Amino acid sequence: MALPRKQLLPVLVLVLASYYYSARDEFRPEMLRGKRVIVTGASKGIGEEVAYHLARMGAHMVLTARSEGTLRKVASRCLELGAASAHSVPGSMEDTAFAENFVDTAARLLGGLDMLILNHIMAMSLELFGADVLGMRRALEVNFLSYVVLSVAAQPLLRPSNGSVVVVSSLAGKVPTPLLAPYAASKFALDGFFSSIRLENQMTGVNVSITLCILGLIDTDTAMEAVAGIMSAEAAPKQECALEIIKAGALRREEMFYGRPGWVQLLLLNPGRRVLELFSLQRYNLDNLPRPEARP
Ligand code: NAP
Ligand code: 4JX
Repeated sequence: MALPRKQLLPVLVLVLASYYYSARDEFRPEMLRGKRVIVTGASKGIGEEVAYHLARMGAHMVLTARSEGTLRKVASRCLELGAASAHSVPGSMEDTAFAENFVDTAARLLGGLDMLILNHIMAMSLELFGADVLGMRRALEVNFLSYVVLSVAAQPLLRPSNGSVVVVSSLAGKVPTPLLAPYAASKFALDGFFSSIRLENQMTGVNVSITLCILGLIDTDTAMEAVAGIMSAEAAPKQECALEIIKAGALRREEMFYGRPGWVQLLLLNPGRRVLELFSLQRYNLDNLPRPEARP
């Protein structure tokens, strides 16, 4: 018997959800042993916790953020925890030249690259958007453009290792969010760019995975200070969040959600977008495309 139209959507959601949860590979911490990993925004918060998990798993790592002293302390803690190696390279992602050179420096220290974890953001406060166009530009440069620069610079290293790019984003990069317009714009931009590049990789046989991490509110000091007295939402723990980010990257997932409440994940499945992506892929012919510009 044919299904009434009204029931088609919930059925489609259930089918996609069961596909999403079934037949999943299992994560093993050994997957990261000896892997060469870059973590940005590693001096505090989620990035710091990502670094400690990677250290316990025995990865080689290069950490970056602006605060030189704090970053050095995080790197030495990583060595105590069992990192195969841990270097800190301080600098600001507002500076495009730093972002480009940083990847080369890191690759020299690591002898290659398996995973690029893009996590840094500029400090943001919750406020109504007035006319701060400069602030918007800075948010886009630090939270979005530097991610593009870093991932472009890492391509020649990630392609030979069949490596992974892990992009730390937010629920505010999937769902419009008041009081965070510049932040939300930069996080939506990450989805637009990296999800398009993932499709290009599929079309051209490039085996570099891209994982977009969609996080709800997480209990980092920065976040708790920013929301205090303005917004109430349950915050999820940063340590578990960091582990889920690494797992999703190692398992080469396209997207992951971590946050409270957990069922938000179901609402983010967005089957319409997936179906439209599949349809649109049938319509391209790559034979007549000009070759992409190489990096100077
Ligand atoms: P955080 O604690 O504020 O840490 C941000 C990191 O970025 C720090 O290491 C900071 O170090 C670095 N950073 C700031 N400005 C920089 C710049 N100009 N250049 C280079 N590095 C810079 O942030 P978090 O809460 O852990 O957030 C980490 C990621 O999770 C972000 O991508 C964020 O969007 C995402 N996320 C967080 C939450 C949450 O509730 N916490 C929710 C959803 C998504 P320095 O100051 O030393 O440079
Ligand atoms: C308030 C709120 C509520 C986010 C994801 C999010 C970021 C923003 C705003 C965090 C780090 C910060 C300061 C919910 N979500 C969020 N925020 N879900 O990404 N917030 C704060 C907190 C930039 O720097 C549900």
